[in-house]
Amino acid sequence: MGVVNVTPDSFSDGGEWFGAEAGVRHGLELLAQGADIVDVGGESTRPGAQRITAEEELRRAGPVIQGLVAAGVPVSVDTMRAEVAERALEAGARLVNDVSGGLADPQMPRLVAAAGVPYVVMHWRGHSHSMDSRAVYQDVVAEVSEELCRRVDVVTQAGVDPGMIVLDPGLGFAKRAEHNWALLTHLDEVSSLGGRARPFPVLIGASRKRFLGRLLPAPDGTPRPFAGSDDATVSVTALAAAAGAWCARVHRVPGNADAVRVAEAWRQAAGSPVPGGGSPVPGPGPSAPGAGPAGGAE
Ligand code: PMM
Repeated sequence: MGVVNVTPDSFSDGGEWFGAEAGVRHGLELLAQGADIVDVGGESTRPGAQRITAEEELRRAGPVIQGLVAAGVPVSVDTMRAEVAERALEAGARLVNDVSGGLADPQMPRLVAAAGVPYVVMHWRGHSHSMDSRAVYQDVVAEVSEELCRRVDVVTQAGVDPGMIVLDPGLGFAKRAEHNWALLTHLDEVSSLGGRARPFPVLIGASRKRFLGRLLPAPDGTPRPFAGSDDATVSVTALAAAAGAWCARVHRVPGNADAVRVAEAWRQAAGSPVPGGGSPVPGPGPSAPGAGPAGGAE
C-alpha cells in the first residue's frame, strides 16, 4: 500500500504531495513502482496534530481520490470520518482505512457495512494531541489484541462482514518503540486476537515512524531523519510479510514491493500460505481475508 498524504503537516512527508495534481502524480508513480493500492489521506495523524474540519479534509483528499480512480488506480481512503469515507466511496475508493477503528466516528462501521468494502480497523486510544500519554501497557500484545477484539465485536454488530476486516496494531499510535517491536514480533497473536480460529489479515504501518529513526541515530544521538529510515522500513516489511502480514503501508514503494515478493517466495518455500491468497484488495470469495487457512493472515 503506497501512501499519498495530501497534508501540509504529516510527520514524514507533510507538504510534499499537498495539492491535487501533485497527489495524483505521486499516486500514479507509486502504482507504477509496484503498489497494489494507494492510500489517500487528507488529515495528519502525527503526534500532537490538531484536527481539521471534514470540509477541509474533503477539499484536500477528494480531488486526488477522483483523479486516481479515474486513472484506474485502486484507492483506499485514510479517514476517521464517515462523511469523508462516504464521499470517497462514492468517488470510487475501494477500501476504508480508519486509524481509529470506528472509535472516532460511531457512524463509520454502519457506513462501511452498507458499502460492503474492506475495512482496516486499527488499534487506537485517542486523537493525536493526547496519544503519547496513552502509551501505557502492562502487556502490550495482550491489551492491543483485547482492545481490537472489542472493536471487531462493535463493527461486526454494526453489520461489517468479518471477512472484510483487516486488523492493524497501530504502530506509533499510543505506542512507544518497545511497544511497536513487541507487536511486530507477535503479529500472529494480533491476527488471531489471542486465539480465534480464523485469523484476520494484518496491515502494518511502520514506514518512516519515529521508532525507526531512533533506532538508527547519528553518532551524536540525533535520530535518523524520516526519509533516512526507508531501508529500515524495507527490513520491517520483509520480516513482517514473512511472518504473515497481509499488507505494508509505506511511503516509498520500490524496496518494499521487492521485500513483499521475497517474503511471498519465502512463505511458499516454507509451505505457508500467502495471506489473502495474494489478493491485492480483499473481497468476498475464497481469497478474502478471514476466509480460512488459505485466505487469512497467519
Ligand atoms: N499510520 C499513519 C497514517 N495512517 N493507517 C494505518 N492503517 N496504519 C498506520 O500505521 C497509519 C495509517 C501515520 O503515518 P503517516 O502520517 O506517515 O502517513
